[in-house]
Amino acid sequence: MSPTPNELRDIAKIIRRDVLTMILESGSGHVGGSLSAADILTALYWGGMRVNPEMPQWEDRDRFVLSKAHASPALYAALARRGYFDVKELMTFRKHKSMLQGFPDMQRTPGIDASVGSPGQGLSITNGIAMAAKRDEKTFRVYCLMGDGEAHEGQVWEAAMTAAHHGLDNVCAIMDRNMMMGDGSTEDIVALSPLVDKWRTFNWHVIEVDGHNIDQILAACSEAGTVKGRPTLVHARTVKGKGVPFMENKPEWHDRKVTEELYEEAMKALS
Ligand SMILES: Cc1ncc(C[n+]2csc(CCOP(=O)(O)OP(=O)(O)O)c2C)c(N)n1
Repeated sequence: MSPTPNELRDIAKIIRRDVLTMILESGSGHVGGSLSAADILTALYWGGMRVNPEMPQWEDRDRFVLSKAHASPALYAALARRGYFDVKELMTFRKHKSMLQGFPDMQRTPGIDASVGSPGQGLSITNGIAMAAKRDEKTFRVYCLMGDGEAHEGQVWEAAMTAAHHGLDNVCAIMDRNMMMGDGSTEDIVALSPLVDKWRTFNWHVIEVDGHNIDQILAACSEAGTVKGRPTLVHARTVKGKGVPFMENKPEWHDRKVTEELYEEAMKALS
């Protein structure tokens, strides 16, 4: 049975709490971008994607590429809570020999479909998987979560052209549009706006959603599945650090150690 909207909201909150606990325990990690992506990951793993945690290598599963790879804490928490591995593993995040390294590794971790790290590469990987699916006449879809700061990389736009050129309608990319990166506002660093128009001009089908509204994200995934001949970009407006008021829209929380005191304050906000 599909989770109710309230249950989905609770799952996203648990993922946010896990992210903070993992980063407290490891002493480092990307907080802000993980919190901004928690609702998107909840929508994907609890309804948007066709997956089976008991069979992480199932040939017909939808694939997921975390192009904004630094948000690995949120992805690991989602995978653990969805049942890919024991939740206790989360406490080994970033530790020596852990399967949960700072950046996802498909050779180590059940549920990870692509090894990623450097910003800007995920959409190209997504295209490759999607092209192989078409060649093999497979019906699975390929989802890719990107950061907006990542769109400063030229490779993103090469991949955008490639996906449209090959009519990769099995690609659904989601852009976590929190307007923020580690050094400040995306618009101050290199302006991206009007970003939606750019994707449309690149011949993508574009859907705009509130990236913290799980129903809207699920509806966008369904709509993307009906589009023929073109890839889809879900432009998800989000808040970096979402859920913890003192972290929201604060670039300094891109990648920062969480102290015991601030951890307690953050957990109160997420109770
Ligand atoms: C090739 C390369 N370019 C840039 C960086 C530094 N860097 C890491 S993540 C990132 C972008 C973060 O912004 P965004 O993609 O918007 O992530 P989010 O705000 O969602 O966390 C940058 C510039 C890097 N590590 N490697």
